[in-house]
Amino acid sequence: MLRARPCHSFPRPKRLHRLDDRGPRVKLLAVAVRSALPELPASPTGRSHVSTVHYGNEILDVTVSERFPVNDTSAARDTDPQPQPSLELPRAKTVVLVVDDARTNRQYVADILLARKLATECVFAEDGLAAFKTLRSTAIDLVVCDLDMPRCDGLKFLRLKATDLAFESIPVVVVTGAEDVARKVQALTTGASDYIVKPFEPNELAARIGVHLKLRKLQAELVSANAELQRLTQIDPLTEVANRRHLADRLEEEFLRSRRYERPLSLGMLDIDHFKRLNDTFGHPAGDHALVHVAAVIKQTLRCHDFIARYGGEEFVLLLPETAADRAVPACERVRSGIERTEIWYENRRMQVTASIGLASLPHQLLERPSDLIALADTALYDAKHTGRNRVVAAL
Ligand code: GH3
Ligand code: MG
Repeated sequence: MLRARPCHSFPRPKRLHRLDDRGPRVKLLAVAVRSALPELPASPTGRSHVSTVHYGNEILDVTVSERFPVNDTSAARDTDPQPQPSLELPRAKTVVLVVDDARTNRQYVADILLARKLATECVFAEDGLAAFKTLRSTAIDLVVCDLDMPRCDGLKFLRLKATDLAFESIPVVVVTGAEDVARKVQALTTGASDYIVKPFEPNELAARIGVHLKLRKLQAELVSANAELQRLTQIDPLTEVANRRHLADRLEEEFLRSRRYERPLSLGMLDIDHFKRLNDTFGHPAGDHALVHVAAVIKQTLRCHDFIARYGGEEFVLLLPETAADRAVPACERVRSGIERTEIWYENRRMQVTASIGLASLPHQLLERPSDLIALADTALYDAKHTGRNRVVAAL
């Protein structure tokens, strides 16, 4: 794999052999990389190189590395005969960024991690700035970072990393020759997750890194479980549109935004006609089935930034941001006719449903609270029901 990043803004090429195809500035980069490659120091295994290349006025950060197959233990320099800890990988692909100004040190750490299958891939950087750039361009699971490096040291890297919340959960294990306690404390308080002093036991480094990868995995699982819980508290389990609680939050937001920025907002209150009769005729499960279909028709008919919620029973709310009454009426009309045209089948029996929609819109002088918008739409819905059903009525 080749990574070549110019300090200026032309596109970052992914593969060396394709560089020439991408215009004059990239051709310049291709020439620079090619001319620089022979000067790059070869790794002991001949598998990776890291360098910053000056080419005319251009400064290129060039990282060349090969992906090591996980089962290729010949790549490992660590010949320690001690049993190697077996630690679970946090996900199918685990990418560790190794930051050190000494190429042999970088390779040594990479070999330890790859041989123990703690990493599936190691990428390299020779100082803190290059490491920070790599964080921005590559999905990194963990960073192993030297402290003393020219240009941009490990502490500066930790400070740079702390400027972007997106990198907050990426653990940094500092590996350094510096033994004094003050520096350890400084590294840890600047954001390092752990600190290990050279020379270290390969198994100790591996064990510590394994712990941090496991913690990261648990943290990721927790975040995704929380997100799922949050999602479940917001949706209606039958129709999978938003529930009433979610509607309350969203309506409040949209209402305030509409008032503050004087933007239009429409709310449609939709109620299925004679739904009790449908339940009585076909049974409650058939009624549930019809509700799911009606929700699907509404979702398909409205725009993706419109918001649909089940208000209760056979009532749905359609919230149309940035939509005044003159455009909301035809949108609701499309929903109404879509429902009317939909054939719903349940256990080989065909059901037909219609719906009535009451519409209220902002700006409106009398509407001061979100609940006023709902109440006005409800009044319009009442009119729709009492003037024959299967229609859209807009409140004045
Ligand atoms: P209208 O045209 O005036 O709206 O008449 P309607 O029959 O639709 O209204 P009504 O309020 O009389 O009846 C609503 C019915 O909706 C009664 C209730 O059992 C049914 N219902 C409410 N929630 C559900 C549900 O989740 N599933 C099913 N199958 N039925 C439901
Ligand atoms: Mg009804």
